[in-house]
Amino acid sequence: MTTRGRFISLEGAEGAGKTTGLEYIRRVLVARGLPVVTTREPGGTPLAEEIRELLLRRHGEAMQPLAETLLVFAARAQHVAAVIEPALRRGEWVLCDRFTDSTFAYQAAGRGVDSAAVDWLAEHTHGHCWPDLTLYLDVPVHQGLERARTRPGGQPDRFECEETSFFERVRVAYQRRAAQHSRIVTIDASRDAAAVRRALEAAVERLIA
Ligand code: T5A
Repeated sequence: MTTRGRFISLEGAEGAGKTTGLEYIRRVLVARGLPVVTTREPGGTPLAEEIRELLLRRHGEAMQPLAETLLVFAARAQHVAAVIEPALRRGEWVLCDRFTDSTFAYQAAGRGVDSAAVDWLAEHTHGHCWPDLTLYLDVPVHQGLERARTRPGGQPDRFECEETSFFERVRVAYQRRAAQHSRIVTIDASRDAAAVRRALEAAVERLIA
């Protein structure tokens, strides 16, 4: 019987360095000869990527917080069933840029959606399929937004247009979740890229061991 794979997510606010960090971790796993699937949320399948586009695009009308939450979970239901669960069953390592911790941070804390509703949706969307390890990249809001702004290419998306107070609520929510869940390891992402890479690699080496 194939041993179930491992599931790692990267979390943090805008410009924290998740996408950069994911590539460092992928290289560590590949160098160990481990089979790796990299993916992201919202997205990760053609249908879920279409939902991502809906979520990130600025519309002529304000998106209701509950509508936003349901779209996030619609994408996640597709992604978990079509990509994450099959890869884990094949014994592969899944590296995912954001997962349900983002929904607690952005929709519950950021938008004010009832966290009990997010809990219920998480339970019915992916049950016990939670990451084995979540690397939370913690960075002061202004520093993350500055990095996101100076990232090559593109206009700010619908989330990046939010006020600083929104991202402060997101950050506090992440910090609280990290204090409550032992699977979440906080990385000080305000440091330079080399220091963050070493911290990420050390956390992943511990999981491999
Ligand atoms: N969302 C998502 C929800 O509201 N609910 C949900 O449930 C989910 C899953 C899209 C949006 O969706 C929302 C939240 C998001 O707003 P996204 O595209 O993953 O999600 O989000 P972003 O956070 O916007 O992605 P970014 O690309 O801005 O941030 P990253 O990936 O954290 O940062 P990264 O690696 O691209 O780095 C940004 C820049 O900083 C540099 C990089 O080179 C790059 O130029 N950088 C550093 N510079 C200095 N020092 C370091 N340590 C650095 N690390 C990276």
